[in-house]
Amino acid sequence: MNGAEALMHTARTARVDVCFANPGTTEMALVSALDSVPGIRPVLGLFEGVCTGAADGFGRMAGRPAMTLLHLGPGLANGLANLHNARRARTPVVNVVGDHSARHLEFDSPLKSDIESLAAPVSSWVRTSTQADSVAADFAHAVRAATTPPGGVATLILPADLQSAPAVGPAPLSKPATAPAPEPSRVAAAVEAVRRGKASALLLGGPACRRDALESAARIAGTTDCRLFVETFPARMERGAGTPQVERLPYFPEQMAGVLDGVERVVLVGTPDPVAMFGWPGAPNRMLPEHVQVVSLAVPDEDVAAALAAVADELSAPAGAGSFATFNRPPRPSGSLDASTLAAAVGATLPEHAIVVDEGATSSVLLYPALACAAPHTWLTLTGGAIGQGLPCATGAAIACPDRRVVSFQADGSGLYTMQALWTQARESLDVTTIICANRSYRILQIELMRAGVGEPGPAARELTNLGEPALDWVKLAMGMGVPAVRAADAETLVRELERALAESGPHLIEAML
Ligand SMILES: Cc1ncc(C[n+]2csc(CCOP(=O)(O)OP(=O)(O)O)c2C)c(N)n1
Repeated sequence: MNGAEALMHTARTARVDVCFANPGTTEMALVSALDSVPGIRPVLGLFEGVCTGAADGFGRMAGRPAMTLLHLGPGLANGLANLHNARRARTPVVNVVGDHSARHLEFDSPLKSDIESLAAPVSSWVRTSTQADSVAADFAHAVRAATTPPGGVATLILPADLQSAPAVGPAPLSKPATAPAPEPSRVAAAVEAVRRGKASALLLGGPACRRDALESAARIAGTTDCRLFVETFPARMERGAGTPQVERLPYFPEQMAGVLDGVERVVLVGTPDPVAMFGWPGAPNRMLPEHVQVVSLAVPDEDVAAALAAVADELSAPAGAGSFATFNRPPRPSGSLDASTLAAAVGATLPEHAIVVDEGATSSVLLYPALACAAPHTWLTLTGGAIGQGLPCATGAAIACPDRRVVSFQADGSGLYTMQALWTQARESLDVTTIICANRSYRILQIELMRAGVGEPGPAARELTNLGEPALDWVKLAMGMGVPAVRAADAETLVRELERALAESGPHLIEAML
């Protein structure tokens, strides 16, 4: 057995059984090991940002890491934006990055680079293996690092000579780390805070958006009348019929006015004190107003669900208390397509237990409320603001959950960063239905120009925010990558095409013309 095979044996035992790969010469032994050690599914991504975004989507849905297989520094660098998003989502991911063999590293060959420095900002753990005999153990450490609560990106760099050299064999896995329970004093402080009813709120984020935690939050709200909010971009949230009603924090700080009306205390659960996406001139950096007292119940690496259950128990909140959404699909929309009819079309057609991947940018402003009473589903968002995550994330989520439908709600500009994900969806026959919100512009940047007081954008501003010339043809782009595609110019067509796509297997794309 060589180092690469020892690694794959260890991966299989750890249930790291999907490998999103874009390999090169320095990873050939690892590629061969995927054949000699069967049981790990190789999935080719045609750009590394597809591999890393897919690993993020997989990890969020499977709750365990996939492996990426990337080619040296440049391959890793191509995948960094989506690793940034995965880091912000606290998704477990294990990157395996090949490097030149030790004797070749002495020379300045074209692909040589400082891989550790590229990996560090997005990784909670980075190591370069130094012996063939330690490759498998290093991989086991990487898995442990990635799965240590709340989850993170671990990057293992493997010189080519160690991959092909003889190795002792697979490494044992250490027991996964568990999330510590939060201190009783913080549970007591949270109980004290929520007893003030409507003057207090729970702000849920990260692990607090999973079903158990949400149900405890609903028990607390049902017993005390405190309000429930969710962070603007949760990594994964259970939503729709049967889930607790939770308000969402807005995107722009100025939209906060009125949102927290009467709230004097906010209890943070699984999320830090929320900050604005940007440091806009004259706008606050923190989202919560200064007069609001902040109490932290549990940080993301603690047992957030247990913390909420402890608060609910302390209040003697009965099981099942709280307000849950009743199933009430939005009516089928008609007329022209806009943010409202797009959202209603998704809500009206969403199948039960679908996964909604939301990178709709300005087109998804009304999606959150429209899906509140839709069929029960899981909602995944862009956690790190690095666009080009939606299509890959949908791909990984579909691989993690082959028995669930994935609806990929995708802004056109963002989608173009990693549209090769469509090819992977076709090759793997994934049940992903993509809706492209085709406004043919970087609309949010046009809005930002207006917010900055630019009355009439100049030619450069127009040039740099308009995608209309030449007009992009998503139907042809998708068909060219093997995904059946149609165009919808009105809401009736969108609904009809969504119903058709969702009734068929395999990927589909609908270009919704705004
Ligand atoms: C990796 C990365 N590059 C660039 C940006 C800057 N940026 C933010 S939004 C945006 C355009 C989004 O356009 P689109 O996806 O079409 O959505 P729309 O605003 O039109 O709804 C850009 C370029 C970013 N956030 N991330």
